[in-house]
Amino acid sequence: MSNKGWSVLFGVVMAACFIGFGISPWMGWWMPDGISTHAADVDFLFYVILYITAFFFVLTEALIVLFMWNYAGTGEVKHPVSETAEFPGYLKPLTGILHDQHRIEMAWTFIPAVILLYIAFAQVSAWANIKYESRKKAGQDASQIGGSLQIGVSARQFEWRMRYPSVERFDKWIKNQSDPTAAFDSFGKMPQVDDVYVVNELHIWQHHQVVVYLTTRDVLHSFNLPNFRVKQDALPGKMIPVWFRTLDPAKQKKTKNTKWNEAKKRYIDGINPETGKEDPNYIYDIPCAELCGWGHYRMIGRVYVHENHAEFRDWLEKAQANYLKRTGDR
Ligand SMILES: [Cu+2]
Repeated sequence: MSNKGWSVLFGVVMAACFIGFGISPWMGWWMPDGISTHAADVDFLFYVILYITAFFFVLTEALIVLFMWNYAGTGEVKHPVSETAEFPGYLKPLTGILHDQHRIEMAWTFIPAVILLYIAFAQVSAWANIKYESRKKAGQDASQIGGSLQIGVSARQFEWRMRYPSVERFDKWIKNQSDPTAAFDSFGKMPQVDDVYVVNELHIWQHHQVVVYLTTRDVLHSFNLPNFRVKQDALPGKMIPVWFRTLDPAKQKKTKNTKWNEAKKRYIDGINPETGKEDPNYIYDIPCAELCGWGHYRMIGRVYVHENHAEFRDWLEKAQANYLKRTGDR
């Protein structure tokens, strides 16, 4: 390959990467639709950072390819040395800046500093809403149930183990709305004798605050809900609260994704609420986002979003019966 050929190859590869990037939203290679109240903030920051980095990526790669083409060795001169301060034609308008090295160094220090400062300040409130416990709200769905739904999630190689309240405890919570935290105040943090354990299925209901108390029984894992724009490492010896809620179904797209399947005798997920049919856009995965061992690739759960707390309770009743069948009556 001639020396100029290399610059063409580099240019083509870069262009192909860029085109691949550009078409990925239509190929299903992009982030899934955000369905939680965190999504707007997170997506805004993601796109701001993406556009800034894309701009500079294209700029620098284009210059590299251009310089490779322009200064490709010809084989005639063994040690090409620039002996003049001549700039090539297309850089003539910039000679003023380029000639004075001090000014160009100021520019490439100052511009990135401004961009980094902007990103640093722009992310403050999104981070606070997702991570500061003071921002953890008690969630209201349309039924005005006071407290958040609390779920204990413990990770281990290689599954997510979800701990739910018993039906009796859940009913007490629903009835005792004047004091919503009383029955459930310590639930998330403290296992109870009547808890119901379910593996890899996180059941919640629409537009109601969920607080997951995340622990791990062995190594580091990372609890990742791509559709909810939530990601939190599980650290050995620590219990970390993670909260989120789906968008208001009245104002936003419907987020419910489960229904009872009579043939399978279980709630199935991945159901488009508009059509009632299976739709991959309504599968809400819970992948582990921290390489945690040989079975990391298969450590994946699903989020089931129910219509309301009544449907959630119906599922819980069935899950509890199943759990007791497997573990024996208490
Ligand atoms: Cu893991």
